[in-house]
Amino acid sequence: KWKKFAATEFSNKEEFQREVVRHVETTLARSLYNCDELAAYSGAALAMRDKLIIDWNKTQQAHTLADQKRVYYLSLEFLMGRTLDNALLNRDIKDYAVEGVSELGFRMEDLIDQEHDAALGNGGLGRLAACFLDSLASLSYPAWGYGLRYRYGIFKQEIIDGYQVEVPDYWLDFNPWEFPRHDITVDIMFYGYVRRYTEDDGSTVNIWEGGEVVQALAYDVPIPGYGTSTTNNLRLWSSKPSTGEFDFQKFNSGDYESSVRDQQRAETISAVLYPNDNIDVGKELRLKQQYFWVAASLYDIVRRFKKSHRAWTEFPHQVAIQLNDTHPTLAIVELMRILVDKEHLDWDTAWNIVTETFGYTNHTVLPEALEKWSVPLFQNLLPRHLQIIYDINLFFLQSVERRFPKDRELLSRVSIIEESNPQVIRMAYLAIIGSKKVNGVAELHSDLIKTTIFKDFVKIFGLDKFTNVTNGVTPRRWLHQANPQLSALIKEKLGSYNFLKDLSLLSGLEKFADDKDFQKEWMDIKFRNKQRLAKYIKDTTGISVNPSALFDIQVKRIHEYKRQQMNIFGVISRYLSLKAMTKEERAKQVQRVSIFGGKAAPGYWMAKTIIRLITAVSEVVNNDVEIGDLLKVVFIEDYNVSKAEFLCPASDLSEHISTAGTEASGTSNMKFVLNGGLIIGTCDGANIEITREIGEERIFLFGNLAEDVEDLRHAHRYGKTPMDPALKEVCEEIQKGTFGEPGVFAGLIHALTEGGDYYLVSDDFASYLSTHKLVDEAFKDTAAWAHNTIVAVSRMGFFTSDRAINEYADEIWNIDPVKVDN
Ligand code: 26W
Repeated sequence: KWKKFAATEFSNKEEFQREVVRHVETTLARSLYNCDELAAYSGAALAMRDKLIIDWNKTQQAHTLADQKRVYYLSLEFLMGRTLDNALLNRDIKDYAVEGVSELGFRMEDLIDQEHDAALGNGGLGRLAACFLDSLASLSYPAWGYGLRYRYGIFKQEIIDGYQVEVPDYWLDFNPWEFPRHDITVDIMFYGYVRRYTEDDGSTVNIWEGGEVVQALAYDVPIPGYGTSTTNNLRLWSSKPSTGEFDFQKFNSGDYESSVRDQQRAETISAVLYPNDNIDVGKELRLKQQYFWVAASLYDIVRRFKKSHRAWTEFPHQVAIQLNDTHPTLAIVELMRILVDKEHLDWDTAWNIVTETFGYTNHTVLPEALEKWSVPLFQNLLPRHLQIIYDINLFFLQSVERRFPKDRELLSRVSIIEESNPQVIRMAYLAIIGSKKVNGVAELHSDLIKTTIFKDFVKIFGLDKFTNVTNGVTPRRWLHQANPQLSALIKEKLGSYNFLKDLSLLSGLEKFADDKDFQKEWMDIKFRNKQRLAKYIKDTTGISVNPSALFDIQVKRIHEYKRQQMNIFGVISRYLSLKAMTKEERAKQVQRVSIFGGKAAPGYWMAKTIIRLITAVSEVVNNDVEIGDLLKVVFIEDYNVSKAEFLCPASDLSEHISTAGTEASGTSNMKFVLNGGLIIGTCDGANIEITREIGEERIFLFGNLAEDVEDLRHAHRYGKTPMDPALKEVCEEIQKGTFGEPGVFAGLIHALTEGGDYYLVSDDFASYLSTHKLVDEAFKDTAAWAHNTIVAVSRMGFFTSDRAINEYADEIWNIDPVKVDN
């Protein structure tokens, strides 16, 4: 009965069209005769949004009624990208929409292109959170994401004179996908002091008071699942001055400036995403962001739990909280504060609740990325939380001492407090101690954390606490949306789109791997995707590339451990070989386009130098008439989610070449293979599992193994490693000035020589180059290449984020789906 009154159930193009027109004319107050693409996009987005809201309300109602355990995914980053196309596809109404807007005189692709990416993340960790939200909704799990509503997402990258320049990403001009909840606010305190007093019954009470208060305001973003009505919630907090705090006294007495300053200070907390990936800078504002977000989220979670009037000990049966890396680790401390200081539970009861509630995912072993907070800084901002951390540490160390008496070394190694000057809090240790389960994100990575950085904790807690959940990607966005032609071809062969819900069904493709007609259709789609990329490159950079050439792509954050420098050195080496060849020899070579993309953290000088070398090499190589189409080098500006969507379908080869043992998992490796590309890569992260699934004859592996890295580094330190001769030639060419003023690149060369080549570029260079030769040979055999990419895709079922989420649900969260009626 209620359904009759519910707006927007589109069942045909006319209804969609009518809603678009209605929104353009009324919500946007524009005439249809004055409707540009942006207005048409807005109308379409608002029409889609109306539909999502209905499902979203239904979902929240169903979840409340079911009263089952929910999971809360706490992440400082959600790299969502665009929403409209994804929502249309997940709700299976894209066809109506395309027809509907076409009759209004628009092409849907152009409208979709009007949308600004929601880029509230840096790289892998943020995009993983977005894929997980899609899977949680698609599998009907009762789940919420919690994050920060940054006014500025990751900066936009411009390349000016070959250098990266950062431009602020103000993305909130028109964002139809969020809803401010003016009634949902939480006051959050910072600074202040702890007042301790004794109750009549002799117990001590700690009260944190006297600090400055900032208000958290909730913004909700609907997350539509695929092929289900379930529409989950992503709640993002925005900071503003607390109503009590905005100083009307000052304001009225004419001290307007300082009252506005207070307001701005409050708003600063959620103003900007920290643009660092895999490096900890320890800034106070970052700690403020973390506490602000964690405290608001926990307040919200606890409030929801309290509505059910259950005993506190039931909390872990109703609530699972997953910590996406250590950034939300303060949640452990904040929940202790709520239970002990506010709800007056005794310490042990509270601690049992806490350690049954949390799970911690580690995403990196790089020492410079492990979060540590200076004790003095922390004490000033969160005095009560520091006391609680000291108590957690004390009880923990006492229990370790009981089990391992007289091992003072062990105690100092596992202490949450590192005895440096100043002392620092090791957030990863706190996260481990306060969680029920700790997981890494690929098999090798999960093994490494158990044997290296967290070894002592395995000894203390036992192996069962440590587990692996290999990452995955959502096939909705990364196959169906990014590569609609390939998705349609697969559907034609398999008979339905069921593979988008159960990716293991891709195995049904394998029997077509040698079918010549199928191979042709398969490779034609790849060619069209490459043509589209070639056009984009031409339009944005002016560089002409031949779509028949081998497209070799490396797109990811620029970092020394990911070794884009090795890639560009390899390109230089190829260039030098081509130059040395006769015309006849050259004519036999495989044409190549080397494509790079990725942002460098603004303060990461070496990463910026790598970008400069890539652009310098591209200027020389692309303008060398002797070389022509044999080699082109392209740097794609401002790599982001929506660019990844057209890059992944257009690769023949993609590069995942981190120093073994450094890339926790990688997820773009999965996206590229899923779209019919092959990989050149090291034995690192998820490359290893991809190899196991697709077969080692379908992946170009090279380089040293993780277990040998330490010895190799040691050898470098003691000067026992002569530089690889091909690499030496490359360095000499750079130093000769072939790619411009060599002084610019001195840092890169220094890192290989006096710097000790920490990332082992020289050690892996020969096998990298010879493996590229194998790629060239393989690419010449088109039928075999087609066969291998089809087989690879058919075996990629494991790498769906649905599988990953089901593993978390079963082994860590202990939650079940909730059915939401249509
Ligand atoms: C404190 C600064 C900081 C910021 C971000 C430290 C660490 C991070 C992230 C954990 C870095 C990150 O994104 N890690 C990536 O996580 C992906 C998802 O699990 C993995 O696929 C990547 O291999 C890993 O580098």
